[in-house]
Amino acid sequence: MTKRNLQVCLTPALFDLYADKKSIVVVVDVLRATSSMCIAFEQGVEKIIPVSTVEEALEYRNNGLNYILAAERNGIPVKSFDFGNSPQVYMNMNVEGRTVVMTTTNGTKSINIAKKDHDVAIGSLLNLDAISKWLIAQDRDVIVFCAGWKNKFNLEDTLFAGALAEQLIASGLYDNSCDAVQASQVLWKQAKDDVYGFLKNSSHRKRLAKLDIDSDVHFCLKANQTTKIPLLKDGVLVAVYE
Ligand code: 3SL
Repeated sequence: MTKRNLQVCLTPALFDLYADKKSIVVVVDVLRATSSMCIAFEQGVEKIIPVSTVEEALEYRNNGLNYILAAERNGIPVKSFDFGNSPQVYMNMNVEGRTVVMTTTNGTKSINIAKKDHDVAIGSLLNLDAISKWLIAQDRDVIVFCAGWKNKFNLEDTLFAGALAEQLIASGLYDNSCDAVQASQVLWKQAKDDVYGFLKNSSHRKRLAKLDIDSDVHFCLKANQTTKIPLLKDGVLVAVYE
């Protein structure tokens, strides 16, 4: 049996090297964009429009439709927007049936890079088992695309890549000759019993701690809180269930 190709792209700066115009691309930004997206759908959001810039997001404000506008830059909510990028805000508000227009420093940018030539799905630890099962059922090549931080490598997205790779490879359907797949699996093996502790010195955990939002870190590191899988269709994220 020919195995499906599994690759991990560790930063957006490397994406062109992995892009093959046929794989499903799983975009991950554990802290916090793709975690927020997964939990938003779990809480009843109907659609998310991921845009790259604050200006693009603002264009949705005055077109008569009742969008939730969510924007974050450098971890901080952008002034005059309804939401920042905390996943927990979706737990505390009635968002049933709403459409969110979202822009974040790295997550939405990565989605918009990937969508040019690929089908895009959204992963986070919050939907880990669900996205793994869904990918196996698709029977296609996969690129896990780590959003990182401003084109730099980060640990938390790589841990997700390792966790997902562990499950996909255990299915026997995927090849693991990509070195970044192997590296991410090694890290995940070391981290999985205490992911929060493993990330103690990580740049983004420190960045969010400085902003006093460590509770978001705990929230985003809980595995399997939803079975929703956000998929990009014509530039808009909608969720399927596994
Ligand atoms: O970079 C992003 O897309 C964000 O997730 C960063 S933050 O967690 O909101 O700081």
